[in-house]
Amino acid sequence: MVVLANPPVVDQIPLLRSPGPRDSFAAVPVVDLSSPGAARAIVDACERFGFFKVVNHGVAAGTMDRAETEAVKFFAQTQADKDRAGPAYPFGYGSKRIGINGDMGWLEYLLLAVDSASLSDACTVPAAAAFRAALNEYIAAVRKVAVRVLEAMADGLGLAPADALSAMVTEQGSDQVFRVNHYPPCPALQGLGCSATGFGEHTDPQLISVLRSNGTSGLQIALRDGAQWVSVPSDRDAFFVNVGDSLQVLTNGRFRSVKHRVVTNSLKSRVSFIYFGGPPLAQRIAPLPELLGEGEESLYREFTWAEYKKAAYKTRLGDNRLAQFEKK
Ligand code: GA4
Repeated sequence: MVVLANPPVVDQIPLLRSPGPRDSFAAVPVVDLSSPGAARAIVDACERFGFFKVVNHGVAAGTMDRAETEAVKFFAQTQADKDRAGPAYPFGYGSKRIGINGDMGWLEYLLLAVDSASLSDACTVPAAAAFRAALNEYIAAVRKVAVRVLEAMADGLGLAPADALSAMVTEQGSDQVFRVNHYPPCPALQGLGCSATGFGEHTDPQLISVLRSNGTSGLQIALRDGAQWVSVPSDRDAFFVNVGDSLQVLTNGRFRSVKHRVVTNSLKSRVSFIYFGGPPLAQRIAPLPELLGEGEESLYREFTWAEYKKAAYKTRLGDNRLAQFEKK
């Protein structure tokens, strides 16, 4: 077998087969958040894929556009100026390095702390007032979408009270994170049949993640058995929701935390915003009793969100983070 070295520009970044039209996931479940059938549709999508698209969400296009315009301006600054907003850990600007355990991707990003419904005051990045204002407007709106989705989910699961799930992300001290990702194009690989990994395969540790991107594709999800990767057609007017590891545990595996990744486009840049809804650090993460059938036992040993987060941050991106909490 001939092993080819990566072209120098993408040195250290794993390559993926470039997606083609046949990889397109035409069957992505679409949930109309304004429809009475939303609760059932959400539960169905979470059971089948751990992933769905949300339309009729009520967020104004202007809110999304303003945040995107400001993000594009931020990433257009010189590298030296952007580096002044770093490092990314615990919060700030990062480039190519994801996490602290050696993962690399063809991207730059801002990792930001959210407190209640806006950027945390303790997080001084980004500094520009216009960018902060645009992000705060967006975060308030996307968080409302997350809450409506979690309420509909609780309804669909037959949980009471109505905020059984959503309270976990709205309570004082809930651990919310916001991420702005910029995947520059990678023309060096054009025509070679392969693409740089933008963000390697992983599941999200939180309860849910709500993503919005510009019109550039790149997001892929693994279908249930993990054997097939499909490309999610981009839709700048919609939100995409992922089930995270914590929600998988709360439902005792009924909902699946979806494995996903991003493949870099060779010509167009991709900008995405992701809101990660996590519970307060002391929240106990265990299957909700109402969701356990008669005699059904938890598949996981008990842990708090603080314990899970600590363990997760020690893992590599592609690791199965929940495995160490599974009952043998
Ligand atoms: C994946 C989901 C979120 O982007 C994130 C990521 C975090 C990071 O970028 O620091 C992690 C990753 C994410 C899971 C495993 C650890 C931590 C990188 C990594 C290798 C902000 C999160 O909460 O977990």
